[in-house]
Amino acid sequence: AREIFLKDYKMPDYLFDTVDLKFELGEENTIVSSKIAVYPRAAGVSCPLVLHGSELKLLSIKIDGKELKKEEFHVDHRHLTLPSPPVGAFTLEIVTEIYPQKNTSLEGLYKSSGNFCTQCEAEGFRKITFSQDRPDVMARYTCRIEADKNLYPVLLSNGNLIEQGNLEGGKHYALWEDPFKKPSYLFALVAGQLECRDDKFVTRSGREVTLRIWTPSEDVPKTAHAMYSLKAAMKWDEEVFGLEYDLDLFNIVAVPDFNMGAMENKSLNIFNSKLVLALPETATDGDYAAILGVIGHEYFHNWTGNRVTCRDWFQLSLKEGLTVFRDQEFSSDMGSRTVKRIVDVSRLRNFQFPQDAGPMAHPVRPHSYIKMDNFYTVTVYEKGAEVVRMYKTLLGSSGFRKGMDLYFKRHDGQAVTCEDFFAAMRDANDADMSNFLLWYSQAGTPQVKVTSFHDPDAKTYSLKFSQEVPSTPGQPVKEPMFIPVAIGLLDSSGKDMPLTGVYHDGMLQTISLPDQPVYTTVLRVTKKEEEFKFANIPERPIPSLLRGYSAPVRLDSDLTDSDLFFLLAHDSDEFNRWEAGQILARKLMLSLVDDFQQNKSLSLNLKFIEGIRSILCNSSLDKEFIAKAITLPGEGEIMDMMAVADPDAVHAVRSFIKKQIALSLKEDLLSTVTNSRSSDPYVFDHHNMARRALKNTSLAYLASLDDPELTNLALDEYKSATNMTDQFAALAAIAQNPGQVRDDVLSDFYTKWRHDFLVVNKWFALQAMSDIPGNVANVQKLLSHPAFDLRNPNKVYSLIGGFCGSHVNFHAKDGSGYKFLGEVVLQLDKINPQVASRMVSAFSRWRRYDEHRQALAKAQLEMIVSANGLSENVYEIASKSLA
Ligand code: HT7
Ligand code: ZN
Repeated sequence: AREIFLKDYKMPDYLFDTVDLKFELGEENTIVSSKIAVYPRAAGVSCPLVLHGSELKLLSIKIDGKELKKEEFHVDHRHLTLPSPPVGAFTLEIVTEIYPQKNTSLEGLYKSSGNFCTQCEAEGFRKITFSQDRPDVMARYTCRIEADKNLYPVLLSNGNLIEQGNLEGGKHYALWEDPFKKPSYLFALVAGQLECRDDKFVTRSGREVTLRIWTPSEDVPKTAHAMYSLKAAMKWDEEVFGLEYDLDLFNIVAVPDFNMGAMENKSLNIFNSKLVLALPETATDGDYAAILGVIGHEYFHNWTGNRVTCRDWFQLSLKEGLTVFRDQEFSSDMGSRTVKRIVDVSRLRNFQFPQDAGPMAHPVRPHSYIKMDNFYTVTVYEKGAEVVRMYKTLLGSSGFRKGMDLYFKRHDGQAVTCEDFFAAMRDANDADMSNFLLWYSQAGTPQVKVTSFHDPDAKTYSLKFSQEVPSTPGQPVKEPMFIPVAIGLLDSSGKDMPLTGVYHDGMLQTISLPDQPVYTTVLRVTKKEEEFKFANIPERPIPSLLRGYSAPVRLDSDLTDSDLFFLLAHDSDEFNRWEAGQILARKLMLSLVDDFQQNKSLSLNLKFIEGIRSILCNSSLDKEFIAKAITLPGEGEIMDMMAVADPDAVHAVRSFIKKQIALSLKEDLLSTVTNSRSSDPYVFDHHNMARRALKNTSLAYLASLDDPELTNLALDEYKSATNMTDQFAALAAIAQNPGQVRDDVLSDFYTKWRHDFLVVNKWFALQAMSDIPGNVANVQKLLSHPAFDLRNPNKVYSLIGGFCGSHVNFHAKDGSGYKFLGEVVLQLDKINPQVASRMVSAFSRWRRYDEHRQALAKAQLEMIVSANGLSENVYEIASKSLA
């Protein structure tokens, strides 16, 4: 397999002015005709023109209207090469034949539930026609679609519809023109039997935009929340970033077969149905929140990704990190900022930290790849978003906005790099950002240590920082990073102390003046070891470190348990209140894991239980915050902190603590459940989501006790639920414990919802993720359930992905989980390499386990790597995992 390197980037020799496409969509094949206006980047250049193309049948090729002879071009399975094209501008016309009906990779042009649709990012356009399929070649596109009018009444592409009409033989056509230059990865086409929800949005400059969400007719009623989300996102982008939509039409299409969540094609976003369709009876609060976030995300790409795009795929985080940051901020503004931050940081810790510490660790801007699809990762997306967040932390809200404005002013219509973004931020603020760019090039999660010292005589409080970036594949030695550490200091009553000044590098830097007190300041930690000494601190403070999680690092401090309990009770930074509880829980869990491994009996610190009780019963706290604060860190997070991950011990300890909490706080939990019920119709707002979250978290604790009375309570909740959030939470609570009640209620749920494939996917996932002993056999059985289909990614993610998320069962000591996954990966790879490669990633952390498990997982990886006809996608992940 060929590896592609960032250092080898070369500008294209030829550029495209316009690309005119014609699709003749048929039942056997599709004929794609393209007419490209080509010109050399530098006048007078004469060199070969190499076009990308994959799985295409070339029917004809012309230059300036003249058919080329066989010896005038060369085609192999990746490229079409014209060794000596004319000097100067010329027109290239190519006709190809493709077979969308046979395309199970869901990349390029394919069929989903009888409708045609496309997915071109990253390199799928080359499966449609020959092209320079790279983001720095931007052109103006037109697209004419011809198809049977009965079978495909709706014909959509990017931009504006400029012509449509009937053709002979029951066919019709539509001609679309996109006035904006775009790279090929943003091209899209949809044709099929679809209906839409129609709405309007008037931009702040008065442009009336038609909004349409397309689905099969029976699903149109399920698109109200998606439309609400779209309009909210359009308004938010105007208010927060001054960014307006730039066309008169914005289409969204929902398709059931889609490899990822959604795609931001210019003015024709294509979505996985899961992220569009929602009714209170069928979708949970989590689904509603995900729809809001992803509709926002794809819409925000119109500026961060489409108007300003990436020069090459190594720069992916330029658009993805930035757009994730924007969608996170949007969701924060629409709900609870603290809870959103908790959710995002937990995701980073549970998924990105392990990636950064494993064989697939790569910088936010990777240095190389075999298949770009493998680099749509939590590092590029979530760590990338943290990098953008750090600009904002360092420059402040208005400085960040100035940087964004300059970025658009400089680069609208261009394909640029992460340095260009950095330069806009720096220049707009005249800022010293020293070695900040290392965040793009150095992989690994920095480990930061802090020690503190209070000097009562000098009234100073010193914080000493040291940092270490662990070595990662290909990067044995690291330099110190630029880490913004937001800090507050609490006095003995729990109030924030005013911060007046700090000594650093022998100089006193003023933080605030007495009439304008400042309670949080951002320290710029840039060296391997560094000291900051706060002035005018008369008593020993309790430091609130890394407020709001101001940098994506692992922080280790000398805070004692009693400091942490104090912060949990008093910190004005709500995120850090939650964090203090999590640090306590992590410490507790790790020490109980030790006890478990030494066969000692487990017992729980009463102070911890009391801490949880005081949060649970604190009526002044936000209920969703309480739900988060009483939830223990995930098993993955704890295993990530161990020298040798022990899934059985971690699972036993987490279950033990959960039950102890449930036993000790039974009455409080019961009254929380009772007091949080509501007979009002479902509303998606913070108040009601928070209420449901706390009720359902409490119910899960209670049901963990496997006490018939409490199981009955959960059963009542299940039966009386009027929305999916409550119904599914009750089902999950019951399903924690194996037995007849579990089996009955699971089967009742399936019977109720068998007609709704998105709900059935939840049912698959719940069973797949289950920690009940020996679950691999159940999952194996579900593979042949009539509702399961390996060709549908959502079903695979629910069943196979869900199973890999159960640490105890996937890592079962007998290797049954590994064997199951190994076999499925090979089957899947023949159907859809992108999905197969996502699944094989579950093996990548095999070295973290004991020798016995290592041998079993390694054997599966070796079996996969040596399989005949393996895709490059799976090969890259499996071989790098073994390296
Ligand atoms: N930009 C989109 C990426 C995407 C994608 C990448 C590889 C293979 C399939 C894909 N579908 C969508 C999604 C996003 O907005 O981040
Ligand atoms: Zn994106």
